[in-house]
Amino acid sequence: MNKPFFQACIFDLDGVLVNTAHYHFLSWQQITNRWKVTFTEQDNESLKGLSREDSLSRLLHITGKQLTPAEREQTLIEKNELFRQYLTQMTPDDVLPGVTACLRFLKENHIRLAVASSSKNARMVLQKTELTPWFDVIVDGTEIEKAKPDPEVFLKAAARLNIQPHQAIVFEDAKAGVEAALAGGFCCVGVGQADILQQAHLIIPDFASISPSDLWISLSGLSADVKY
Ligand code: B16
Ligand code: MG
Repeated sequence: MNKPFFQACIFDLDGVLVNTAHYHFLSWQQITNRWKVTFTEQDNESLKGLSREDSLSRLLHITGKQLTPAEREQTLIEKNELFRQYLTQMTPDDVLPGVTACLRFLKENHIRLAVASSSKNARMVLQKTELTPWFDVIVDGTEIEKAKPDPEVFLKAAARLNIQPHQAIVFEDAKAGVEAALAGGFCCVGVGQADILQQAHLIIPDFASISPSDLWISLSGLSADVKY
């Protein structure tokens, strides 16, 4: 195997490695149902990758709902309680199809692995799904001041891996996450819908749609195309 231009892969968590993005949506939807306003999975796309606080601001903007500061605080607590109820039921079966094979392939090819998530619950998700041992570095929402689309979480992961951004590839499912990766000077693979992730350097629907060796070939070809 040729030596690739990248030394590390940095993975977003929710929606890339595990399907928690759907649990975030279901938790917010229980709240909007109580408000008697409509909030669809399509609306939820613009919340993905944002911090809990920024997600609520976005949700209020979308739905036109108004809350007092105290109601806002209470809503954030409630949303997290709802989300954590979903997390208690998580098992290794919640790892998205094709993910483990991809991580194994990258490790076997001496690529270092990191998680960079906006979620303050990221370590619990990694533990419940038994993904923790795969990663050399984990940066979560408790360790950053500025959430995506700010690049802080990815830059912190690169610093802990002791590499420069151009030596890593970021995998992201959210528009805000792709923007964060690009702002940080990373090469970015979008995982999901092409119309939402069009700014990424490469887009794959999910890890089940591409074999690890084909993904490796696509990743290795990226360096020439990438404009930092
Ligand atoms: P929490 P990621 C993000 O995780 C989610 O995409 C986003 O929907 C959520 O609001 C955010 O984490 C905060 O999560 O409420 O658990 O702190 O995609 O960056 O792994
Ligand atoms: Mg995500």
